Amino acid sequence: MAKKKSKTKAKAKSRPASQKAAKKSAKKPAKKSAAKPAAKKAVKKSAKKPGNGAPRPSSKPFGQDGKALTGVRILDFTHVQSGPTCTQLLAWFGADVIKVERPGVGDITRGQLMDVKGADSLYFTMLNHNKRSITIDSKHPQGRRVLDALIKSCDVLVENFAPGALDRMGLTWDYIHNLNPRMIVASVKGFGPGPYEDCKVYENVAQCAGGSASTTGFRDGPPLVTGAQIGDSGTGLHLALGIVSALYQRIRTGRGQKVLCAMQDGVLNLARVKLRDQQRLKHGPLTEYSQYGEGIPFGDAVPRAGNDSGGGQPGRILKCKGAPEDPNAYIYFITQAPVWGPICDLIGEPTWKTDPEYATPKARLPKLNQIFERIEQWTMTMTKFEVMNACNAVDIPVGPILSMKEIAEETSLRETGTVVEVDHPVRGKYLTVGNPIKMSDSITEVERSPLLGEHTDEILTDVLGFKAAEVAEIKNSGALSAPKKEEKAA
Ligand code: CAO
Repeated sequence: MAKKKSKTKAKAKSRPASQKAAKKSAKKPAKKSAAKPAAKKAVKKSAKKPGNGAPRPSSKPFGQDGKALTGVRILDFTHVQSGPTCTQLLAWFGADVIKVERPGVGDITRGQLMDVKGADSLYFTMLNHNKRSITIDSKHPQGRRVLDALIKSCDVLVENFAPGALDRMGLTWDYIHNLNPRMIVASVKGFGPGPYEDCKVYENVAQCAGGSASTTGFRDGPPLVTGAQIGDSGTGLHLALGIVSALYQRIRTGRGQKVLCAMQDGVLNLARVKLRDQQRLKHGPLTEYSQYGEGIPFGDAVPRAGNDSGGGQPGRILKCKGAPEDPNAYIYFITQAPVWGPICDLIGEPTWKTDPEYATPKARLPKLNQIFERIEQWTMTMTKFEVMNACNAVDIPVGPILSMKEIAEETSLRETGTVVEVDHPVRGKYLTVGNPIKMSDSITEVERSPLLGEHTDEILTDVLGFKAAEVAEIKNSGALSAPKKEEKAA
């Protein structure tokens, strides 16, 4: 598949677009009116324009004037999940993402959890859409030659190697910044600076170190990790925000910067409400936690709260018709104070609306187990979808427990592009999660992930401008291909 043809036409060995702009403006003769202080002029100029000095609105229809990150080129040195999540998002926003992979091997996930013989795994394909792949041995001198050219022609380098690995390749911040002062260098690491900064980290390590596991699960059971990949994909999301912010700042400063997201920090950010509760503990028990109503004392750290809601409104997962034989015939039910009246009517306990034993949230706290048992008697008479319909009709928020099978088959998610069917030349059709961020003027088209090294030639020639003889020299050096078997053995 010829991908990103228009982008690859960009003149090779060119300076990053931004550097060119800086040079251009440096050449401009000073205007006569230079006597006026620049800041004053800028204020006056932007004050005239609506939109804080933004350019004149495009006259093209929405969705037809490029994408949010059109023109941004990413040197994607990421692997496994956290980094690829980030660069996939950037690609969906229109950036030209060039994924550098180790010759012969590639991103390790290509071969992990394989389901179709000989095809890149779903683990890989679902995290690397809309990217181009080039294979480079970054430790080979000719490989470094190609990498240096890429550094000069990209805007952002994204990596999630083990701590120190980029430096060991010789790609220190100083080195990169000397080659391209506008380069943003964005990294995922397991931990930030401190005692654990040199540790390698995977998803569940981060969930544990970021405070999620100690606060997930039931009080009388062990800590639990969640199915949502808050350590990997969560940190990738954080990093993407850091990168676009750095790109925005670069418009003003003209220089790149380092962007670091530690997985521990990313998880903690998502577990923020539990650090809130840790501090509330000093002032008394956490009354919205079930254990308060059950008369169980609190310790000195936030306990696991089962399925209690984190927002101060009592909530539980309740059985619906079909449970427990159907493992997902459940619904999340919240006894929100403002809808207590409709809840009482629905479950057939209208007197609870005025009975002082039940009428106020405070009175209900010690009886939550009994109250939820009563609500469950009602939810068990219906399917989770019937409960959802009945509750939403009177504005009671509830959450049916959807299986991945149900989500995969949900037509509305297909219609919004949140679940997308993609065709792949080796594995055939598969489902993926599309861009969860919808923008009206930057529409995402999900393209299949690249085969290993699929775009090596077009990147060398079209992006980097190497001549045929240079390409041959680089290729013959072995810097872009897997070592031959006998070399490996030697
Ligand atoms: N050419 C030559 N060498 C390459 C290369 C290339 N194109 N790409 C990678 N390598 C080398 C690295 O330079 C490194 O070599 P050194 O150890 O000699 O410096 C080596 O491959 C291994 O890289 P790594 O240490 O990053 O990989 P790993 O499998 O040992 O560890 C991981 C994986 C994820 C634990 C580690 O990268 C890490 O902690 N990353 C940061 C946190 C993170 O993102 N974790 C989440 C991953 S998703 O679950």
